[in-house]
Amino acid sequence: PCARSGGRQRTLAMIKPDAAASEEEIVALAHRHGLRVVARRRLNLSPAEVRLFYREHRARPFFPSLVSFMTSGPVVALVLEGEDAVPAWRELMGPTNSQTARAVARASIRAQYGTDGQRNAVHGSDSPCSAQREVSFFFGARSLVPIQLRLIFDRM
Ligand code: RTP
Ligand code: MG
Repeated sequence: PCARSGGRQRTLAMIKPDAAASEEEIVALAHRHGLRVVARRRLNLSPAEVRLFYREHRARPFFPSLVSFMTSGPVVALVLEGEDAVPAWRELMGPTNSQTARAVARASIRAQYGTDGQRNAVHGSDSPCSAQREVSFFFGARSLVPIQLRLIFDRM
């Protein structure tokens, strides 16, 4: 149902609060790797928005701390387009834990701009289906609806 894998794809990338000051450098890195910026938005997420965005992790022990981190400052949401954009951006990000990234993928964004397993500089959609959902989260018509109303609509 979602966009096919392979070929021209779009993915949702996000620069997290710990790396928002390096926005231009990170966007330049994406460009250099053949990923074109189709849409870009700098915003502050509310706790409810972070809980919705990361709802698959809501039962994990790190969830409350993830919500604090993600609301600690601005994030930059980007729609990136290019050949195999979903895996290409994940590859450029590096492993989830920035300390691991520095050991095994020194040129990756998480190795260069992140700190540890939580403060890891960037997010990237993990599949074309996630990408579609996450692009709508930041850039769909619903993203203009206040979060409280969205939560009510989600239950209808
Ligand atoms: P993301 O969704 O942000 O692109 O990262 P990911 O796929 O590589 O990792 P995921 O398992 O989806 O985790 C989402 C984010 O939660 C934070 N986290 N903290 N303290 C911890 O053990 C821990 N584990 C995950 C990270 O910010 C991670 O990117
Ligand atoms: Mg993930």
